[in-house]
Amino acid sequence: MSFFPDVEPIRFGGPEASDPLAFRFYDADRVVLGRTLREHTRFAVCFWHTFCWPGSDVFGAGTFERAWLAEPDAVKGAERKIDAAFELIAKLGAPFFCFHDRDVAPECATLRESHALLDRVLERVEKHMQKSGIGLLWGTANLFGHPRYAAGAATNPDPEVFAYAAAQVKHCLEATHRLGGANYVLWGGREGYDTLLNTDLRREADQMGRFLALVAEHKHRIGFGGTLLIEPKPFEPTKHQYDFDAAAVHAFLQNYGLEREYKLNIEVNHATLAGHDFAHELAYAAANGLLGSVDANRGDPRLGWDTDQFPDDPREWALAWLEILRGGGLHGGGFNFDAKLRRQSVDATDLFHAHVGGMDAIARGLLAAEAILSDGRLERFREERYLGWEHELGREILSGRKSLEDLAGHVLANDLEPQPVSGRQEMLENLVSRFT
Ligand code: XLS
Ligand code: NI
Ligand code: NI
Repeated sequence: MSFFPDVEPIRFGGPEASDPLAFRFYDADRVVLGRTLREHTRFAVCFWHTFCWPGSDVFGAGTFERAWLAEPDAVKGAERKIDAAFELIAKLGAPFFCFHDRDVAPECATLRESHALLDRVLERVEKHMQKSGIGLLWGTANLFGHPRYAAGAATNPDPEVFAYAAAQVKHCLEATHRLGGANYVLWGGREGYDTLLNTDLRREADQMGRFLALVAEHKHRIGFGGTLLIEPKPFEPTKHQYDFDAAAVHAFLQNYGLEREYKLNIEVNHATLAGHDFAHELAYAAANGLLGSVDANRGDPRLGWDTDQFPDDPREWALAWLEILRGGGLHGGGFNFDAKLRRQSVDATDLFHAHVGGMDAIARGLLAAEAILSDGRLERFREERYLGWEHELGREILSGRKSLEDLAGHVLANDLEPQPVSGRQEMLENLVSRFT
């Protein structure tokens, strides 16, 4: 049975293609900077928004009628959803998917039953993976949906909740390992607080540090070779989340000696919500060896919540790619569409329009970034701007051979007054505009 009978496998048609369901920029086999676009992008489709979410919001019911959501029997329903997912992913030509444990199998009355159901439906996932060659970019446990997690999972005031979350992550990490997942993600949606009146911040940080250490320990115990990723987000659902942004997570990891165990999954709109450009979060992660993977969904600059829209701005992506490429790439990460349709986009075909546009925007950004790098003027400008640091004074300062006294002497002896140099921001913006 086909869930998308009207959609043919998506093909590359080139920039002039008139078919709205043809790729215009994502030419998977095209080689750029020594790798195919497929290898650079490692696109992933997510289960939760694409196959589980019915189009509901806080004001209204679901607007989507999905054949795979209509089945009342839990196991049959899970199987249909999985079949629909692999049909869409294969037709898109995306190489990966991502899932939460509770996306593919609903939660049962006991954890034991939930584990058993998950294992059972994952057998179907495994069969699809073998048949199609589609891989798992990352798995994750849903530690935020159930009421038991309202006050947090690892940061809950009740250690029994910590234990429950640990049991859930153990199982999901093992399932991810069994499916050959490239990464495992922890997003701390409830790891934060709504009011300091009832919150002991120091204690909660120690709990979370312990939790993350346990997960890393288990990863090594079972021989999972993938990367553990933390996904920063400043708020929503809680008022303040501990994994606020890349810098906050970096400091946290260092505090608990975990900086070599985890990397980051940077989400475009989480950067926006934290008051940063997406490129800033990538640059920070790359500068600190934490670049892991990307959730490609954007927000709306005027809406202060996680609107989870599909990417559409090639310039934003060109700037993002500059940071990713300068940082040496994602090393086993990829680009996951943790993105939702708008509620009025009720047709299943809209799922294809959304992903095709998103893949194209990201591919177009990559091509632009490659053109900017091979043009060389931007990179040269940046290098020349710091040239002083390559000469004697700069080197001696950085290597620690100059004291404050030496530097004072250096300036006073010759009455030196440094001359301002233009940062040429407008010229550089114009240069980028030639390529985007
Ligand atoms: C929510 C997060 C979530 C994670 C996975 O804002 O983006 O979807 O990616 O739990
Ligand atoms: Ni996300
Ligand atoms: Ni998000």
